[in-house]
Amino acid sequence: MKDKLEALKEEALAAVQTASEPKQLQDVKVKYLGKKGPITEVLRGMGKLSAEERPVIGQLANDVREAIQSAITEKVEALEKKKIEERLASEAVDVTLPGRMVQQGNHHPLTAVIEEIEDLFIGMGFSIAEGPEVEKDYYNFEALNLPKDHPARDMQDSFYITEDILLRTHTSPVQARTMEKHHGQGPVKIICPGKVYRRDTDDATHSHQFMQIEGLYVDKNVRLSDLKGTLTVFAKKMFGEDRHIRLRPSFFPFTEPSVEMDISCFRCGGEGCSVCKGTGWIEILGSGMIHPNVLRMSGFDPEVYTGFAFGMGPERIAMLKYGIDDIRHFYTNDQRFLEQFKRA
Ligand code: 2NL
Repeated sequence: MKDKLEALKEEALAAVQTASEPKQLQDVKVKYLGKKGPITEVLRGMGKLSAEERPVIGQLANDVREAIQSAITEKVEALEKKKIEERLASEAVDVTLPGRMVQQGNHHPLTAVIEEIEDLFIGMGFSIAEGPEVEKDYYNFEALNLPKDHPARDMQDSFYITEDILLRTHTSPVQARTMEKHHGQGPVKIICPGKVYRRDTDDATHSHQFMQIEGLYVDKNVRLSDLKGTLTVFAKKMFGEDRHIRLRPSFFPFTEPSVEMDISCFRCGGEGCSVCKGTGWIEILGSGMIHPNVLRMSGFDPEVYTGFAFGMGPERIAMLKYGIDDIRHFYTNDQRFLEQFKRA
């Protein structure tokens, strides 16, 4: 009897040892410890044993049962632990791996310069106004004091769509339309950025399509000194606080008097170099006091209201600022060109 129990124990422990699934352990438990199992059978047959044998065999049977039970419990725990470890290993993430590089885009240099100019004027109380690129001859020329026989109205110089509709040649028509909407009541203080079109042959400094930013301030008592002060602040913020400015008399059909504004060269400081072509000065914009005819046609009484206006080419400003030698770089979008203008 004793040998039989020892043999059962060895057999059961070996079965526990080789089991690799919880199901197999369950089978071992049923087979050796179940109601119909050999140990239960031994315990049931105890009655037939002698009084000396009974406690010895009883004790042994219990010990064997406990040994098998604890071997099963241990093995179940070991299998569960192994399963968790395998899962942890297979789902492991290497947090030390370098990440994938994300390509960062930039503002187009022309967009960056336009937004910089817009922000400077917004800071001085101007609003942004926009209008159509396909424009009436009336707003593009007539309302700006450019009479029918003016050379700027030559069919050769503009993209006409019909006799009286064309692609705007400047953003001034936006200003004329905005003034008209104010029905003779000031102030009007706007800047107008936008695309304009001229019938030109493209080269390093000309394009048939380019950007313009015009600005205008109409109110009672606006003087040439207001123009000078406003545009000086702009020039210094844009090109450096130590710039000097110079106004030269000029002519535009829509302003009287008209002036062009130069800044002292930011490269040589006025000595003369290749950027300023030896003059020490760089032209950055055209401006003037709004012609009384223009005010009148847009609904303002020139006896009550005055105003100044200005216009500049952001491509030219960006070319000066960044030393770009060909206007066509702005439109061809060569990655090697664009990549040089990283976000600040
Ligand atoms: C330049 C010069 C200029 C204006 C634009 C303007 C508009 C209205 C009335 C009066 Cl509605 N003037 N615009 C005035 C002076 C100069 O542009 O060199 N542009 C690139």
